[in-house]
Amino acid sequence: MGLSLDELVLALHDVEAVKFGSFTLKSGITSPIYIDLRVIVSYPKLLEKVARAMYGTVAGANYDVICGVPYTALPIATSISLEHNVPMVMRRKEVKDYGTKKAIEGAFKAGQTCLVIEDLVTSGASVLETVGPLEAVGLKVTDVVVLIDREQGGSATLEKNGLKLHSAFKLTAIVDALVRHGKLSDEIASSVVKFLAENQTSVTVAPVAAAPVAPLKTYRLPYGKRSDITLNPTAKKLFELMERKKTNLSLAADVSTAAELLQLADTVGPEICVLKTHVDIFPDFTPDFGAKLRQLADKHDFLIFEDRKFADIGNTVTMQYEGGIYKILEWADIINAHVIPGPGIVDGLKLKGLPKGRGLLLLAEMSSAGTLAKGEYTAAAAKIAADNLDFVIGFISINPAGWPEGPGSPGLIHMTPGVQIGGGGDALGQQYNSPQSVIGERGSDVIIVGRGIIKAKDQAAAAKEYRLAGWSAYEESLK
Ligand code: 5BU
Repeated sequence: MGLSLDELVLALHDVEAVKFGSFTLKSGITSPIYIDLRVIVSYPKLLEKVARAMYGTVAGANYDVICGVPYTALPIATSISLEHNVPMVMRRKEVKDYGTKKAIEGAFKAGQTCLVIEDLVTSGASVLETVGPLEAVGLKVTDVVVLIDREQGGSATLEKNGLKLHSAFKLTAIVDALVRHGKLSDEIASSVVKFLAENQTSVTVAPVAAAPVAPLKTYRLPYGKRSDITLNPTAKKLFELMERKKTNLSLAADVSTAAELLQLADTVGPEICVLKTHVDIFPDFTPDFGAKLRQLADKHDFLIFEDRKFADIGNTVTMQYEGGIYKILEWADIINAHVIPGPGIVDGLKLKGLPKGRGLLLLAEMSSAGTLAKGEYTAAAAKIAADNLDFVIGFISINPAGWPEGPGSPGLIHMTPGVQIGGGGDALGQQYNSPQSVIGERGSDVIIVGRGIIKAKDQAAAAKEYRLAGWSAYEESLK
């Protein structure tokens, strides 16, 4: 074995089971830390180490069987069961009230003691949700072991219910270890400690129910119908190709070189409606880049969106759009702009873009934590769009279903960045929502996905998975 707890913390950090940044929790609270231990099933050696650390933590406890809290702790419990030859029982999460389905599966006798295994404890509510059915079938539960105690009141809640909590790690010890190993700044560490102190759960906490899926409040017209409503040729083309290819996926192609981008565009081209670029990140940009990308766009039937985020006065942006080394106007179907300078920026870009039939997205909202693009700012962007329906094709938005004035004309298209199937965020303020949430609940039209696809081992397969997720959420929202 010989694995120190520090090594285990570093390994968990490496696989991003523990992440730092700004994350919106199910409760709506923003947390500087996010722990998701579901990923450990992908790392068998790590899973084994986690199981060993947890087993060692309850060395003195007496038990006949063990039970993992579904789902994340199931593989951990299985691993302990196999290595130490301890029988396991399983709790069914969804028990039907008919037939022979039992809440607790496995062989056991009433009066035996069961050790409960959980990955993480915050309030203790999910542990109690499993302890209840175990006790209902006559098992005794006295001890609970978790990998991480978030130190937010879970231990006190369990104690009040007669349960002793054992944890391999306290969250503050994880933070300390990461600071010692240079993985985390003192500043972030203090923000986590402060967050934990300020977010203690009460001992009377009710079990957490799964968050209900809010039905989409806006009525959605099919993309194909909206192509007749827009006044802009690029938007018309976009709606038509989305319908034809059955995709509302845009790839944020943030790779390191132009060569890689062209390769990636060829690989995932069949899955996407829009390829989004940040052309200024490429060290190997050459003047023929635009022509090469356009060829791929024609081959695979997608549009090109340069995420340039223009933000200057009208006169300056006309030059930035057309000139310099990148000559964005020549090859990008779509560009975007902040509305911070006022409507003059749209007039400037329109001067160059409209004669070529290009389209502009306005940044009405952003995906990053603490964004200032909200409320009146968002409403101002919507107004500028409504005044320029020939050139403005829509918005970068995060929650158009929640806009007080509605999402605007159905000819306008909403594109949303900050999308990953697992949710979460990154260490620099990016916040993710799932495709289902973005399309089904937030009323957007296009999911923009970067690292969710780029970092996948098989990018084509990941792109397909996102396309299918985005498209089924869309189809569902038409019903
Ligand atoms: P990610 O890897 O899926 O996090 O990439 C998101 C992309 O969307 C990236 O290119 C950002 O520059 C872009 N983005 C964003 O994340 N959030 C915003 O509000 C806007 C753009 Br506008």
